Amino acid sequence: MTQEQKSGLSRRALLGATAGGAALAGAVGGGRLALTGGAVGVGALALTSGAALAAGDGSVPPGQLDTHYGFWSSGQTGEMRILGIPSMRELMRVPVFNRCSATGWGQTNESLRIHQRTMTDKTKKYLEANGKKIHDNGDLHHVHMSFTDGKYDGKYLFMNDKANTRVARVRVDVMKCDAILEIPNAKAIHGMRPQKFPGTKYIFCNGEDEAPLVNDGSTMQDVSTYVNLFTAVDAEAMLPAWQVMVSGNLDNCDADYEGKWAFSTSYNSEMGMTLADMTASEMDHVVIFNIAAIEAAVAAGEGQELNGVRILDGRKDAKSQFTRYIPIANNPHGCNMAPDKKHLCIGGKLSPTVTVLDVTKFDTLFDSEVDPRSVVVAEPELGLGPLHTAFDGRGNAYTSLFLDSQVVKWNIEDAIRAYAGEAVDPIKDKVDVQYQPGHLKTVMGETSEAESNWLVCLCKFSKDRFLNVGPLKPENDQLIDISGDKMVVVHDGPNFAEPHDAIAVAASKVNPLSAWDRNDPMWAETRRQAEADGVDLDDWQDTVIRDKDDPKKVRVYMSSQAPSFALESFTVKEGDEVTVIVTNLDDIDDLTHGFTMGNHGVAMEVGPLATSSVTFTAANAGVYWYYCQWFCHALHMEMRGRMFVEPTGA
Ligand code: K7E
Ligand code: CUA
Ligand code: CA
Repeated sequence: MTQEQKSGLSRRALLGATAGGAALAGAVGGGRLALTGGAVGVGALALTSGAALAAGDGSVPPGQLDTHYGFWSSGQTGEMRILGIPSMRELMRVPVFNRCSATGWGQTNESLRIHQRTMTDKTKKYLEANGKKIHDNGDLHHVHMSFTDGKYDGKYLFMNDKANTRVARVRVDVMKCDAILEIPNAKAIHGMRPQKFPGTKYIFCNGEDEAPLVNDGSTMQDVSTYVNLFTAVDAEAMLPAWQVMVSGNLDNCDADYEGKWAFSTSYNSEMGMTLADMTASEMDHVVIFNIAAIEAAVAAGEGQELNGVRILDGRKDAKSQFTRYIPIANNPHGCNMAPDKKHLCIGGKLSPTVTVLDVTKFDTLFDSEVDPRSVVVAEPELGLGPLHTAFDGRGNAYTSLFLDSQVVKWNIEDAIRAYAGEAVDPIKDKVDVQYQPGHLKTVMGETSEAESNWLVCLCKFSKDRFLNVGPLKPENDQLIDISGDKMVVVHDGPNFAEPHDAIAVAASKVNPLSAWDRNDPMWAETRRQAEADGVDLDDWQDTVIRDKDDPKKVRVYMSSQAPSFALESFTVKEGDEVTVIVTNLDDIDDLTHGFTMGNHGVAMEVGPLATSSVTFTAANAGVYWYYCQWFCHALHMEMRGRMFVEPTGA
């Protein structure tokens, strides 16, 4: 096999040219290229005064930073998005369940390992039969950050995939997905929340769709065998901890501030299979999960084990200590715990009410045969189609009214007094939004540190709010100033399909790196292979290795440093399985390279000090250019090389 030579023009010569290249850089278009010089990214830009931005129209002047990070879901797009608040500028897209053309997520070996880590046998069989390696779509509704003591701790973000029954984790330090869990036994993870206290030991995951527990086709026409499962995921290991079978389905969920309970709404207590059946009853319910009782039973080995997970029976008929069912007006939706650590707000959806439950009374539900509705402390009538509720730091709640296309501001204590018979109107204000809001978010409002400045309202329809872009319209994420008595819509933010939910986190809680740690676990497996091949991933690499045991396999190690790859060419044979491993040795802030193999559908991001690898089959003889697709240098266009694929038998 061919051991390619380093380029005649050495890497160091080119690097040396970088400084001189600054002259070129100036000619080519300014500051961006000068970044390779090294002195970058500090100075005036970081000196933003947060307080100055905390009111007004939300606009943030050029060069100034937002005061808060917004982490957005993207629904059927399957990615997580990062926006600045209050500017609503989109800062980044983090691919999770989707296939990303820019970064190679869903194609690089590093991302495939994360995808395949917990894949069930059924999924593997399905994918194999369809010539696929992974599911590359997702339906990501909910993003939530990990907690310590009821506050965001800046460590992880967790998110669900309703489409393929998965949960994923994004590391905040690098803003990349590091774990995907396919949850066995359950179907369609929808509502998902981290435990708030004492810390995020569990991620609570709602199964929305009903199916036979052993779903092998033997009882599929017999609806009485259908169940729904509530899953607790071990947040650190990203593996299922336990599951509880429930009556009815599960929609949204939340957790309390004492670490005792989780709660879920159910719109299908009827266990109906048609729309008429699912809306037939007067009342559905909220399920309360008793964490201590469940943990004790799991430790005692109660219940049954299926596909490696212990399942307890928390259905109504089982009369266990694992669950309680609180009747709620038909087809509730949102499930939001207030920062007062006491009140849980359930959106009525088909009912014009929000039901307020006092979670500090939940113990009584398990102690005796009390009326489960005795924990209801308010039920204000707010308007049509209440879905979700957000909270400020002043005891106010903000509920989205889907049918009325409004946000209603109301006071929790006043609602409780009204429920007790006092003549007080809990509604403080209503504002029109455009149009049909779903989730809405206050800043830090899902933690004990709720702020009272901004509300983001995620509208499901934008209709006439933007230039017409054809039959498919963007959604409309609106920014509302809630600092005064009156709510004021100050900004329309178009967004692509389809953010359901978002969280807003103070910038001080989020501190990502600017370059990767060379020992990052993301490429630990790749590093092991490199060591076996005698290649030092931390040093200059320009090595092509043919596998001793499987001569069809070729590994191409090359480092990259602006503006060149260590290999200007390499040679393989037709039919070879080629793995290209690229290490970016540039440690400069914002200097990302890429690797794209022409006409092979192969492209990946290689961030500062990162290693990424991709495997493909060289099927056709000929010459193919590879290039860096991330603009990195004045000579970025020249950052390319050739793959020679020799005809078979050559
Ligand atoms: Cu869209 Cu949280 Cu999936 Cu409500 S959910 S709107
Ligand atoms: Cu390296 Cu463009
Ligand atoms: Ca129902």
